[in-house]
Amino acid sequence: MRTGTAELLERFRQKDRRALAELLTLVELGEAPPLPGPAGYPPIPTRVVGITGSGGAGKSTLVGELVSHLRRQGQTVAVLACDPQSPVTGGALLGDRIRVRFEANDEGVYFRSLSTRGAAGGVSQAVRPAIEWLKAFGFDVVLVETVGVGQDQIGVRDAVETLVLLVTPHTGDEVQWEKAGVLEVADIVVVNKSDLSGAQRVRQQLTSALSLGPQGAHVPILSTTAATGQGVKELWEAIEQRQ
Ligand SMILES: Nc1nc2c(ncn2[C@@H]2O[C@H](COP(=O)(O)OP(=O)(O)O)[C@@H](O)[C@H]2O)c(=O)[nH]1
Ligand SMILES: [Mg+2]
Repeated sequence: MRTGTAELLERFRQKDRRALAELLTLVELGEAPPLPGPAGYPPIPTRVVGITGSGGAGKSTLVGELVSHLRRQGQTVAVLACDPQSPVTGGALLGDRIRVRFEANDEGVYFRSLSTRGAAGGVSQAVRPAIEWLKAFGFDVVLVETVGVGQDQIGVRDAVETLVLLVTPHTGDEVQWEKAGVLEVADIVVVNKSDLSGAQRVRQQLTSALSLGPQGAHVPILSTTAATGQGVKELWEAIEQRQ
């Protein structure tokens, strides 16, 4: 154990967020100490949910709405942003054009971008241990935003309990889901931007594409308008029902 590690772990045990941040940085560098055993930790069953989809699908916006929904329920939430386009800075989750703001002093929410800098294997290596540390810290829910489950992010599928795939009415998306094979690994599919035209058409395409997949018609297809929060409550209910 390097000098200071015992003290760092003790601070982590005392729920010091700076200790959590330091440990997650060590995870990124591939230098984190082994996770302490469950002794001393209350057995909090953490829900771990992945939100995936192409850039601009509305993942960050939806994550922000889910956080608001969960906070209203009194649940504590950690967000792990594995999307380099959605860095978290100073209590804000930066989307492509949007900026989801959170109460900077709300102790019930924790945001963290996972960067691949320096780590062998990139996000796919770091995401699982990062989630384990967030679980050990005691969050009720961990939301993982990721740009995809292919290539660099292959580890995400196994690291989360429920994977939500976000698609939009924009043309061209259909091709992407098939190419990436994401439809096959999604537990719940969400048509976001339901306020835009073409949402119904995408739902139909999804229904037929999913009926051919391994989970058949068992994959729920929901609709959201993340920009207004519409459908977010129903999405969380569907996630809870699965788990
Ligand atoms: N019309 C519409 N725009 C949305 C909706 N949700 C997100 N957006 C917009 O889509 C853009 C990309 O959103 P963002 O959350 O950054 O997507 P991400 O790249 O998947 O994280 C932003 O300009 C959002 O305001 C929605 O439900 N309807
Ligand atoms: Mg984003």
